[in-house]
Order: sequence, then structure tokens, then C-alpha cells
Amino acid sequence: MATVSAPGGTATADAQPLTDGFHLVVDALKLNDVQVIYGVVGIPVTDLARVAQASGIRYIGFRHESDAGHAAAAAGFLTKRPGIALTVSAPGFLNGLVALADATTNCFPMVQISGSSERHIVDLKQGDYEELDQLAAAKPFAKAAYRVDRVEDIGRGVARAIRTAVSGRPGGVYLDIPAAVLGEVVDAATGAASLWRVVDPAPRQLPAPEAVDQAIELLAAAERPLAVLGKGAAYARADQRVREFIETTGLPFLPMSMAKGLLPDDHPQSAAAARSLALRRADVVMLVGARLNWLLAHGEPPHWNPDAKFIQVDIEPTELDSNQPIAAPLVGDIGSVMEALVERAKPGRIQVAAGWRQELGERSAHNAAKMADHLDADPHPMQFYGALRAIRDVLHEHPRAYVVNEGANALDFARNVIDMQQPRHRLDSGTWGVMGVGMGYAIAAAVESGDPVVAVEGDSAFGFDGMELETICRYQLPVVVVILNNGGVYRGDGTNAASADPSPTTLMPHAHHDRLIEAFGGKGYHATTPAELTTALTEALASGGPALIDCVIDPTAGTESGHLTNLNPQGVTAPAPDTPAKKK
Ligand code: ADP
Ligand code: TPW
Repeated sequence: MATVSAPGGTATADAQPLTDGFHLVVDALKLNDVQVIYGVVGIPVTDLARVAQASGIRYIGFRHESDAGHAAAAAGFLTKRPGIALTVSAPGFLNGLVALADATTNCFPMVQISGSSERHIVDLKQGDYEELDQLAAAKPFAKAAYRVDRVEDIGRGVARAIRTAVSGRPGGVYLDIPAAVLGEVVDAATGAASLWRVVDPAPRQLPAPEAVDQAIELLAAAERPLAVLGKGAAYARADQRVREFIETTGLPFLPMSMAKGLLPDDHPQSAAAARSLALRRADVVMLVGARLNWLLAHGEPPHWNPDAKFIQVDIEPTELDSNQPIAAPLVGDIGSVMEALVERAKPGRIQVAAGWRQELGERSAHNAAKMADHLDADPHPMQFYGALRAIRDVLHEHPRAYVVNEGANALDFARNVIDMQQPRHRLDSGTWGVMGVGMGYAIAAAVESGDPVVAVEGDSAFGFDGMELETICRYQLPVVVVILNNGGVYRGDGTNAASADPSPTTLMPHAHHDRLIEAFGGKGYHATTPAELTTALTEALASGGPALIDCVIDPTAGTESGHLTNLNPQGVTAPAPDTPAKKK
């Protein structure tokens, strides 16, 4: 049998040029502009990564499939094209599934391509190497799941996966390719003819003019209007149109965490520093690519004005009315909707009363002054605020830098302190509040942009994917990981009243995470004061190479679950929480 060793197939003496499933998958991805694959190799996909590299696609090899999947998801968010994750059968596939589900939850487009074992053995449960009905397993967790059963369907499967991932509400798509299909050999011309390039994978979806007018009416009649910008608005890459609408109307706006920077955080219309007041008082709220889910208290009092009327701009019609009545549905893609709003709102039609602007402005100034007091205090041991002020100030010198952020307190504090000036430059735990996205997101941001990345991590959060430091070093990525190390899940000062073992929230006290990166040739720093942190971060960013700063935070700093303490259920027999250790 002819061997197939080069993309597009090779010819033997007088035979037809041949190709195989591996090459066809790669050719189909290339045809659809895929430039990077994030994955972990093994049977049966190792050659797929090799063929991809030989074709010019970049393959980034991870240490765990979750991290590769999170990287693909972040790449999807950052580029508006589906990120590609590659996994091996059964366990590798399942490891990747968390990220696929998370991408779907976050509305990020990605495709998890996984090899799988022999179909006929799997289907009769005969006990194959890494046997699992992966298609069935993926379905509940993905926007869609497809399997390619014949080599001639590879082009169709890739096209379908790409279109499904990015069209409408974006999400995670699973594409199952059994080993036998990857290894199947066909003649190269037939193979090439079976591939196609997806035309306009995420077509514009225009809103109906009367729906636009209805929303304008509502905004025009409002006394205290407010726009809430979500990560869907950041994803939509309609930056100018969003800005034009907000600025021509003068609407106060609140950015959700991953929409920070869509308009700069220091924009005069930002109501972020008066968030609670804005939610409680607004009478007409325009949601732009933001769901009324738990992150927005489901639109309910007492957080929200009980009489608030909602306008919702979203590409997904079934999202509307999921929590509150939507008085003005605006279904369409954000770019088209914003364009229509600007076109149809006559200049001056929407006005924001000076009193409302003043009310928000005064509360913002008051809250900013309170925050400044915290930031300016310089207690020892270091608190979250001191560390974050140092990080914020260094980042002001690096406007191109991406910020990745996870943890509980580390997330809550950093979200408020670190201001963003650029759209899509902040990636965080997202809709599910997932720990362990940090390294994958940081790697994707660095790979996709070439710009520096600062990952601000709780020490527990970092532990979920810390081995990817090796990946960061192997690819020499400009990633600086800052660990806000208070020695615990949440706080680090818990003693255990129930057992001689460490308390459930305790992590190793005095851990030197900086030594981990040194094992792989990266630069480690240990900082115990904001000044040391400033020096370390400045130097690390200047070097352009991989670095980790272990930033020692007071173990008593922070609260259980950060801002979400109230979500911990309190049963009748709730055990005593970990008690803070007595100071010696
Ligand atoms: P946040 O967490 O920032 O509030 P969500 O993830 O809850 O944001 O909401 C994002 C919303 O944006 C989703 O409902 C999704 O359907 C929507 N969306 C995503 N892309 C687009 C787009 N291009 N146009 C319109 N809506 C979009
Ligand atoms: C995949 C539960 C939420 S926050 C957190 C955990 C384990 C870590 C908090 O400690 P950290 O931050 O990172 O040190 P800080 O600043 O408060 O000290 N598993 C997954 N996701 C979640 N959200 C959890 C567990 C959790």
C-alpha cells in the first residue's frame, strides 16, 4: 500500500496520489483559516498534530486537556473564530469536556476534535483501548456534537463544526473522528474535492426596524437609563458602533467583567464605581450582550429597581424573558443592532437628565475616594489592595498587556482595582466562576496576540493548572503569573476544629511558587511588599519571557468565597467553619 507522508498526498511510481484522514482534517482546517491547534497528543491523534505542524498550523502542546480546551475557548473569544482543541480518546476527551462545556456556558466558539476508538467494539462494549461512546457523552455539554464516520465526510464535519460554533450564539462543538477514519486512505483528488471553505460562518442578523424603534421609545422616555455591556458585546467586535451609540446618547454604562475596556474604564460615562446605585435606581436598562443571570442578580429587587424596564440586545432569542420581562427585545448581532440604533435614533431623541448623571457621578466620586484610601494604605503583611495597586500601576505602563484573573478574593479585588483600556484584554473565570482557566487563557492570549500577559491568580486557582508553567516556558511565551498567595482556598489562616488534618480550606503555608517556574528555566520572584512586587513585575515584563511572582499576602486577608459568601448553603447541622488561628 502507498505510504502517505506529505500534505496533499504522495505519488508512488504509477499510482494515483493518495491522502488520508489525518491530512484531510488538517487540509480542511487550513482551508477554513485555522492557524493554531491547542491540544494533548497520544493514540490516535499524534500524527494529526505532526501533519498540522508540517502544514504551517501552529500546534501548542499542553500538559492537560482542560487547559488546552480553555486555551481554545479563549482563542475563540479573542478572535471571533472557533478555537481548536485536540484530544485523545476517552480520558483525554473527558478532560477536555470541562472546557467545552465552559466555552458553551460562556458563549465562546470552540471545536474540540477528538480521536476515538473502534466504533464496532465501542458500540458492543467489547472493551477496547480507551473505550467510550464519546459522541453521547459530549452531547449534553456542547452546543452540538457530530461524528465523522467516513473519510469522505471529514470536510463536511469540519465545515459543520465551524459554522455551528460561531453562528448565532457561539458555543463549544464536539467533533468525533474515530481512529479508523483518521487512518483511512483515499485518492488525493477525491479527498481534496470533499473539502470546502465555509462562506460567511457567522452571518449578520439584522433587527427588525420596529423593534429598534420600540427600544428607542423606551430609552427616550426614561428618567434614569442605563446600559449594561457584557462579554457578548466585547466578543462581537463592534467596538466603534457600541461606543458611538453610548457616546451620542450619553447613556451611563456598566461593563461586566470581561467587557471592561470595551469603552475605557476611565470613560466619563462609566457608572462602574456606582454599580449598586445604578442597578437599584435605573428605570430603563439596556442589556447589550449580557444575560440577566446570577452575575446580575437575575434582575431582581432589592438589587434592582422593581419597576425597571428592560431592553435586551442578544443574538439568541430564547435568552429573552429568561429572568425578567423584556419590554423591548432587540434580537440580532450587536454590530447590526447598534448600527440600527444610531441610524434610527434622531439626534437628541435620547437624553440623559443632568440629575441622574450627577447622582451617579457623586456616588462614583465617593466610592473612588474610599477605594483610594484602601489602595494607599500600605500595611504589612501585604493585603490584596496593596498588591493590586502595584500591579495596576505597572500595567498602566503596558497598555497592550492582557490580564487574566481567577480566584475568589483575588478575582473580586482585581476586577475592581485593575482598570482596562482596551477591548477583549481581560479574561476571567466567567459565567461559571471556574478555577483553572488561568494558564490556558494566558497561553492563548499570548499565542494569539504576541503581546504580554499578566495572570493574576489566587494560589488555589493557580494550583488547578500550574503545570502549564512548563508549556509557557517551552514556547517561551511572554506570560507573567502573579500569585496572590494567602495560603488557602480563600483565606490561609484556618485551623481545623474537627480533625488533626489540615482544614478543608488550608493550603501549604509559605509555599514558594516561584521555585516551580525555575524548574523549567523561567524566572521566579518572591515579593513581600508592594514595592518588591512593582520591581519584580516591571523587570519581568521588560524581559518579555516567562516569569512567576509569588506575592505573599496576609493569610488572614479575604473572606470565604469572596463576594459570594452568601451562596454557601447553611444547613441546620452546618459544621463550624474553619476558625482563624490565634495570632501568637
Ligand atoms: P456577561 O457575563 O458579561 O454578562 P453573558 O455571557 O452573560 O455576558 O452574555 C453574553 C450574551 O451575548 C449571550 O446571551 C450571547 O447570546 C450574546 N452574544 C454573543 N455574541 C453576540 C453577538 N455577536 N451579537 C449579539 N449577542 C451576542
Ligand atoms: C473547577 C470552587 C471557588 S474560588 C476557589 C475555589 C476552589 C479558590 C479560591 O482561593 P484562591 O483565591 O484561588 O486562593 P483567594 O484570593 O480567595 O484566596 N473547582 C472549580 N471551580 C471552582 N469555582 C471551585 C472549585 C472555588
